Amino acid sequence: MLKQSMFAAAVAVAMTLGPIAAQADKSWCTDDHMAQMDAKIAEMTDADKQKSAQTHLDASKAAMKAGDTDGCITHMKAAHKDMGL
Ligand SMILES: [Cu+2]
Repeated sequence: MLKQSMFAAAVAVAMTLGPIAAQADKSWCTDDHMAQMDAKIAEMTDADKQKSAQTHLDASKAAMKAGDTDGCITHMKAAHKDMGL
């Protein structure tokens, strides 16, 4: 029974966290996330979307460095859209 309730709790947490693109928060504006995005963009096959995603990611990184979290999130959202996330 304990295992079942732990599983249910884990499922509830997974549902709360949701897919990466559903969150719009500061966790996007970290070096870790930027590295994930670099890897995602490298995997893209649509050259136009890849270029657009790269442009938004660069802008997002620049905003992050400038301490502009809102700008970082806005550009990240656009980059995610290009990635199909
Ligand atoms: Cu991202």
